[in-house]
Amino acid sequence: MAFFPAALSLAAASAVVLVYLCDGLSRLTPAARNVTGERAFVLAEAGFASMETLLNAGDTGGFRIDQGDRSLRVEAEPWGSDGLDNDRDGNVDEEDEAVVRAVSTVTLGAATRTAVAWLRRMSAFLPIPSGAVVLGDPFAKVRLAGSAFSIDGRDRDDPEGHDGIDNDGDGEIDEADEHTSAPGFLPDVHSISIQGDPDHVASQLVADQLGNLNGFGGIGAATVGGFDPGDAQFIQTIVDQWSPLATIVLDPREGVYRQNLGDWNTRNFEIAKSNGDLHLGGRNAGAGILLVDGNLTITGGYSFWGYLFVTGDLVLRGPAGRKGFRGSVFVGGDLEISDDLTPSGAASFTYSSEVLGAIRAVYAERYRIAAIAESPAN
Ligand SMILES: [Ca+2]
Ligand SMILES: [Ca+2]
Ligand SMILES: [Ca+2]
Ligand SMILES: [Ca+2]
Repeated sequence: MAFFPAALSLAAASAVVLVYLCDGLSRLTPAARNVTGERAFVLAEAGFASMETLLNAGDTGGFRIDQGDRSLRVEAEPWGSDGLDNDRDGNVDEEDEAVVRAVSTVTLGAATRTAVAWLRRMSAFLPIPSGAVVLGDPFAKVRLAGSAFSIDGRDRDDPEGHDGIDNDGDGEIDEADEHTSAPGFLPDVHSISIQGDPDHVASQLVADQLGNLNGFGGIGAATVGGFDPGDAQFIQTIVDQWSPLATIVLDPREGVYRQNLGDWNTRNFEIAKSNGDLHLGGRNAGAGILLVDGNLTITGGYSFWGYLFVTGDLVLRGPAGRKGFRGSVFVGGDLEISDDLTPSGAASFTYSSEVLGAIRAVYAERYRIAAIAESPAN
């Protein structure tokens, strides 16, 4: 539904709408009344793109463009902060009211059409994870060779690694060895959460390996849980929703990728998207949202802070370098940790509501059109 590039200013967006309006008038003949009505509806829809731009600039006031007998008016109702129980569920301004309802009315001569849109905060398109690792395939193969790994659903904060203070007095601020792991504020989640029967996961692991699972339920197989996201393809859906916002686009044909994809220390969060299988190698890191439309293979050291979504398999290989994930990891296919990992190159998955919250906060004030409907008033 993006009629205009997100970065377009309102002035420019309005000018584009005005051109539509003028073009609409030039076609206004009695014989074309229905066509005019359709054009008015298209224009009403286009008004939402301008409204989206306005909201992302912090303006919830709506706007109006008049020219002769042609007009476009967009009014916005912020349901999340209006003090009203808009959905009549007994709660006021709760999370699922965190939308802006916009009404767009276009008049082209005798034709008037009205459309309604809901613009949602982008953070609403990020899931609250049920596990440190979330598996989207009910029959996922979980091949965790050896026991050089840890999957931990206990909420963990990182109080010293991003406080801007040189906590260990070595002259460096918030460097890698200041990244600590203090208990977070939110309840524990599962170690591994699967869209299906948790026994399918636990039965693929041996006793030693189960001891490396922590989280809701304590330790071991009891920490593996099942969940129902309501959308069997939810990982693909999320990848598709966020891909247009990617700040880094990776082309799998470039081979092994060795650059950083964001940096937790500087709060530089990137939305990185791989259009196909991705191979990360070398001692690199990332922070933000990583979207892989395909399989993700990581060899060598890697540290990722944030939301990782892989529609295919996640494969960790190679004895050198720690492979650490903090936040939550969503895998649409299989999870494989190769038997060549050593204790010094161990893999760890750690749930952190702090990390996820920091990323969600970035997108809480950004809006996106979630749905458009023709108004019953037409
Ligand atoms: Ca409500
Ligand atoms: Ca409300
Ligand atoms: Ca230091
Ligand atoms: Ca520090």
